Amino acid sequence: MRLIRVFEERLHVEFATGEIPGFVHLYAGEEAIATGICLLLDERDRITSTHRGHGHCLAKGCDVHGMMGEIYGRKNGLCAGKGGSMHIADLSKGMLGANGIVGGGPPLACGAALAAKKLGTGGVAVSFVGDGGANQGTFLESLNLASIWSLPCVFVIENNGYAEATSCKYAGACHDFADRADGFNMPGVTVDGHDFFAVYEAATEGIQRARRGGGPSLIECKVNRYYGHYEGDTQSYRAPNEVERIRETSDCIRRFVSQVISAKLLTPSELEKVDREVAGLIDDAVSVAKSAPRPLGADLLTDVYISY
Ligand SMILES: Cc1ncc(C[n+]2csc(CCOP(=O)(O)OP(=O)(O)O)c2C)c(N)n1
Ligand SMILES: [Mg+2]
Repeated sequence: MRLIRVFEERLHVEFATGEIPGFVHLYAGEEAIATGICLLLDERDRITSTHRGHGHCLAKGCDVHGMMGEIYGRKNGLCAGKGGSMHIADLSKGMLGANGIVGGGPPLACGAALAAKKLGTGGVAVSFVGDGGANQGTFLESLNLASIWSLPCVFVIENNGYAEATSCKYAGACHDFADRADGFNMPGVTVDGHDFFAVYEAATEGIQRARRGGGPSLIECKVNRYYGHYEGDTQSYRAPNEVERIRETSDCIRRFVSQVISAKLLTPSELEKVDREVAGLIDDAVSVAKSAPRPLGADLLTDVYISY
């Protein structure tokens, strides 16, 4: 969670310098979801992500330097600098891709889950989708397909209250998105997406069910994003002090720290060590990315087709 937070906070600063090309959508505030879920996954498992994908990539084990390089559009990036923030993918880590198409991930997750089922790998596919994405036909079709084929899939709705500037209270014809699971004959649960342990417990149940052949499930995580929809968003649709209040009362890292300290699971010095390591790693990733070469014109014609 700290790694994702610092990665995103640093990008917020660096993007403002104009050195990062394209669009960047930051995941800060939502870290407990990617972390609480991906901690339960291994090399058999696949995830699909969204346009707000950095947290999912990091939690599934993508290389920090490779991600930073990709976001800077440099050759050391995970996709050789040709994808950028919204197209980061690393098949070697089971990370099937961020996605510029809202609702683009769930059908891919069905495919990955079908492959796991047919090959008997024991793998599961987790599809992260936003509240806006959960209103897309692709999402609902995927729930249906996953259910009739009893696919090892977990659909995770990251309900951060907005799709761009549109409130989910306006755009979603339901109070809890998890209620939609009923219509597809699968379990659905709503959890506090700021609470690492609540996410972890819900995900444990869904992932175990999928692994033992029990079919798909749906987890809705209610959460907040700390920055705009994209870097540069003026956020005029948000209430004054909305984000400050959320940071004060619901921050997932602060909550995690107080939970693990009071339960004596970790010590303050162990947590400080994590913070120091993360700070050094991000500093290094940024400086390596800034000095890495950009792809050349000739690179445009490579990686277009792959051979099997
Ligand atoms: C099919 C499609 N429609 C519209 C867009 C434009 N768009 C990009 S992000 C976004 C909002 C997505 O909201 P949500 O799914 O809640 O994710 P969040 O940004 O809140 O994480 C929209 C409408 C798009 N990229 N793809
Ligand atoms: Mg949203």
